[in-house]
Amino acid sequence: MRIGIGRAFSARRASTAASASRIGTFFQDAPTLGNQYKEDAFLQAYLKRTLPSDVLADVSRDLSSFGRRVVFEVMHLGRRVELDPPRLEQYDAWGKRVDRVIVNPAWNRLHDIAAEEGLIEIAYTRLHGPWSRLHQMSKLYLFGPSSGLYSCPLAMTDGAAKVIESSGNMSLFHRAYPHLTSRLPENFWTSGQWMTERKGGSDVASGTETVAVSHEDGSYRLYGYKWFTSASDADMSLTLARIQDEGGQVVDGTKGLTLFYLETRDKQGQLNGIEIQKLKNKLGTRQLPTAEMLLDGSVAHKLSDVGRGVAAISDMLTITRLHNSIAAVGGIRRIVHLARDYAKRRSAFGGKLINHPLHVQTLARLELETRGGLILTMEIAKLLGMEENGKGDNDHQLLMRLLTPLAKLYTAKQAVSVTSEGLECFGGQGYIEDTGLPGMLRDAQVLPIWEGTTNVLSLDVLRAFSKSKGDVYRAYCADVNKRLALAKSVDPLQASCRRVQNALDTLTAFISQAASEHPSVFESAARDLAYSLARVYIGSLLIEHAAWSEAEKDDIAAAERWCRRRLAIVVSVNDYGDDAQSIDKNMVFS
Ligand code: UCC
Repeated sequence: MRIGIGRAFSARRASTAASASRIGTFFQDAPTLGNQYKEDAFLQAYLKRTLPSDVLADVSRDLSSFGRRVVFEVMHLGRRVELDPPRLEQYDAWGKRVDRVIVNPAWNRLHDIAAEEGLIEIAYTRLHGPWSRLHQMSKLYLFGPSSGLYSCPLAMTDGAAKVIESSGNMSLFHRAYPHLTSRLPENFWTSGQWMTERKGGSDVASGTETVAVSHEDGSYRLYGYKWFTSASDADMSLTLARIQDEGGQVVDGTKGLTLFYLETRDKQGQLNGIEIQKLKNKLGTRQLPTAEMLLDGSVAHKLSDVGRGVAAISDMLTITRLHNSIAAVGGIRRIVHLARDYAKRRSAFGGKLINHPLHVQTLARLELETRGGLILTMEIAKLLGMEENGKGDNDHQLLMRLLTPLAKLYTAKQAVSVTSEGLECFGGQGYIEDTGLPGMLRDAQVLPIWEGTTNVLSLDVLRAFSKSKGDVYRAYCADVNKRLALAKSVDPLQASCRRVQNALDTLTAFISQAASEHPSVFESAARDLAYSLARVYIGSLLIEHAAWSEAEKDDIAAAERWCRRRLAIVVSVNDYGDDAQSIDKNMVFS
C-alpha cells in the first residue's frame, strides 16, 4: 500500500520529494503471532482432556517448544520458499541433460527440521503408545501453516512408511523404513506418491498406463508418464504400474495394478531412469516442485501382490488424507489467529475491530469451524494411534474407514471458505501479496483437489458403506450414541443432544429408505450425505468436549451453536431421485 501511494504521488509530481507530511504518519500494525501452542486454548484443552497426565506433560513440553519454533524459525523459512519457488535446470552449460530441481536452501532446512523434530518418527517409535499419533498430528498441525508446504512431502513420507511397515517386505523394510522414520537430517528420506497420469488422478484404475517389465534379478523396469508428482525432489516413491506378461500384455482395470517402490537416484546420484519433463505452473503450492516425469526404465521393486496395487496404495491414502485434514485445520487455525490479533490492532468506524459485534461474530464463526474440523481430525488420529498399538477393535477400524474420507472432504472445503473469509477480515490488506495472506488462500485451494476431490471422497464413503454392508454406519451410530448418553445428564447440553439425536434419526431414515426403495439415489445424495455424517459426528464430539468437567462456558456455547445451526442436510430421497437428476441436467445444460 505504502509503495503504491508513493508511486502514484511521484508520477504526478515528479519534482516534489516525498515527505512524511505527504505520505502521512499512520501505518497499520501488522498482525503478529506468538507461540502457536500456547495461543491455542482449544488444542490444549483437547489434549488435556484426552491424554493421560504423564503423556500430556511430555507432549505439552514438546508442543510448547515447537509452538515457538514454528513462528520464530519455521515461518521465515516457509516464506522464503514461497518467495523463491523451485525451478528446473534441464541441461547443464554443455548441453548435457541433468534435470536438476533447484530449491531455495530454506527448503532443505525444512527437511532437516522435520527430521530433528521427529515429525514422522514420533508416529513410528511410538514412545507414547496409542497417543503417539495424537502427538505427531498436533505437531504437524502447528508445523503445517508455517512450513512452506513441506507438510506435503511429509504426508507422503508418512504414508510410505506405513505401507512399507505393513507390507511384510523385509528387504524394503530394512532398506527404506529406517530412513523414512529417522530423526537424523542426514539420514532422513522423503517419499513421493506418484498416482496421477495424463488421463487423470481420480479414476486410477483406467488412468494408469505405466507398465512394469520384469528383470532377471527379480526387480522391474517401469515405463510411463507421471503427470503430477508432488515433491519431485523426494528420495523414493511409491507408484502404480501394470506388469507386462511375456507376450507384452497387461491386465486392464484395478486388477491389473500393482504397487511399486523405487528410489529416485542411483548410488552415483544419477536419476533412476527418470526424466523431469517440466515443473507444473500451479495456482498455489508454488513452493512444491511438482513435476511431470517420464519413467523410462526406472528400476523398481514390487511392493504389493500382483493386482493389489489400489488396495495397497489405499493404506497410503488413509495417511495422506489424514495429513490433508490436519493441514486444512492447521491452515484455518492460522488465519483465525492472525485475524484475531488484527482485530485488537485495527481501528475503523471509531473503534477497534474487537469492539464491533458483527466482526467478532464473524471471527466466532470461523473459530467454531476450526474447532469442529480439529476435533474431527484428532479423533481419527486417536483411532489410528490405538489401532497401531494393538488397542483398536473392529469398530475402531470401521470408524476410521468412514471418518477418514469424511474428515478429508469436510475440512478441505472448510479450509477454502474459512481462509477466504479470514482474508476479508484484513480488508484490502488481505488481498496484498506482500502480507503473505493471499498465498494461504491459494494453498488452501489444493486441499479439496489432491488426495481425492470432494465428490470422489463422497463416493468413497459409499464404497465404505457397501464394502462393510452397512457396518461402518452401525459403528458410527453406536459411537455417536455413546457420546450422547454420556452428555445427556449435563443440563446445558440436553437440547444439543436432542438435536444430534434427531439429525441421526433423519439420517438413518434416509439411508434405510434409499437402501430399500431407491438405491440409485445414493450417488447423487453422496455429497450431502457425507456432509451430514461429518457434521453430526462433529456435533457429538463438541458435545463430548463440552461435557468434560473442566470445560469452559464457550465450549458449551460452541456445542450448542454447532448443533443448532449445522447438522444434517439430507432429508428426503425425493431430493435426489430421477426427477431431481433430470432437473439438474436441464438447469445446467439447457
Ligand atoms: O497423489 C496425489 C498428490 C500427492 C500429494 C500428496 C499431498 C498430501 C497432503 C498434504 C497435506 C499438506 S493426488 C492423487 C489423487 N488421487 C486419489 O486420491 C485417488 C482418488 N480415487 C480414489 O480414491 C478412488 O476411489 C480409487 C482409485 C481408490 C478407486 O479405484 P477403484 O479401482 O474403483 O477401486 P475399488 O475397486 O473400489 O477398490 C480396490 C480395492 C478394494 O479392496 P478389495 O479388493 O479388497 O475389496 C477397496 O476396498 O481398494 C480398496 N480401497 C480402499 N481401501 C479403495 N479405496 C479405499 C480406501 N479409501 N480405503 C481402504
